[in-house]
Amino acid sequence: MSGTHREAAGTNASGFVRRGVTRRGFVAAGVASSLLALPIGRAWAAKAVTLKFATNLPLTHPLNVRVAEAAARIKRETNGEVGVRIFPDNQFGGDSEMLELLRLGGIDIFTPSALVLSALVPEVQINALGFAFSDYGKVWQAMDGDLGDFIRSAVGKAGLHMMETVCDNGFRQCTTASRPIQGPGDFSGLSIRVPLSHISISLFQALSARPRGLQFVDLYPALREGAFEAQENPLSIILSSRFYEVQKYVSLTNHMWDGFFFVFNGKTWSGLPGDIQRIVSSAFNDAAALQRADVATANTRALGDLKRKGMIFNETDPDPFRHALRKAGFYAEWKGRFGGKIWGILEKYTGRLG
Ligand code: X2X
Repeated sequence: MSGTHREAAGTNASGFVRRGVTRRGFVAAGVASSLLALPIGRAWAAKAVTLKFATNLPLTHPLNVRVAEAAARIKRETNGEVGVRIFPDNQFGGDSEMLELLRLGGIDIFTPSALVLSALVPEVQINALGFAFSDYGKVWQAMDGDLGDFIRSAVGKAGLHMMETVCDNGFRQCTTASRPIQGPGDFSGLSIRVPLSHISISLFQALSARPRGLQFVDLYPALREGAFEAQENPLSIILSSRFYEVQKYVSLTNHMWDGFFFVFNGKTWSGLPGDIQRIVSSAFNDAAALQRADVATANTRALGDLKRKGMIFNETDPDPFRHALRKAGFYAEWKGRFGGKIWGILEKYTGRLG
């Protein structure tokens, strides 16, 4: 994706940036907004601030729809002082580029999954442990409780600021071009794309597959060219990314719950006056809560849509997969990596894993 030159960006009525931004335009915008987004003392009162929000999700994804509503609410409640400009669909390159821009202040807000954010903050991938969560009830108890607190604290120590309410991506499902996944043995030798996260690689290696990390922005062409037999994502992402054009089977493995976090550049956040911080966090936290219901509906609807697009579905039983992971030492390895204290917090919600 890097090096891609595209026509200059424009902004439509709802504040979305249409596809395309020249790298020259991007650099200029990056410099301008990083100055704008860092209000200093009186300069803050002198001019409106525009926060740059970037995401790897398509324009129509529920997360972007709810963020557009939050942007309008923030503009209204700050009397026009704070705007949020939305850059959907990997406008600034892939997740790695957006993560680096967030760290440096080239963008002010990014919504990485823990799988992406783990490149900067490895501890956050604890919510993505394979076959850990069995249902949404346990997920939200954990993420709105002390597991979410642990994750947010780790993000803060990395110099970033994370909103309290996390968004949903969904339970991840496996798709393949070649065969359904009925049990752990079906993963043997399977070349599968995973996000650039250690825990994803580790999970599928423990199941004897051949996982490789690839940025989401590059996934569709990689599947089309047969670089991978398989990938794994929630159903709404499989639908919106048109993976039904390049994959045949959907195996409902529910092998990992995945979310999206609203993460701010630390200096941007600390540069906002307290009353503005309260308005911004309230709007984004409410957007995240609304987005959860939207994504649950979207994932349910996507199942029917994908069947109508010709994909072949099968259900699976998680127990044989958990047993295979225990036997391979996967849970013991990650308990050692995360440490007993946070592992104990996780098992409060998942039940005993290792
Ligand atoms: O990269 C992926 O597979 C995605 C879109 O689910 C994430 O952002 C982790």
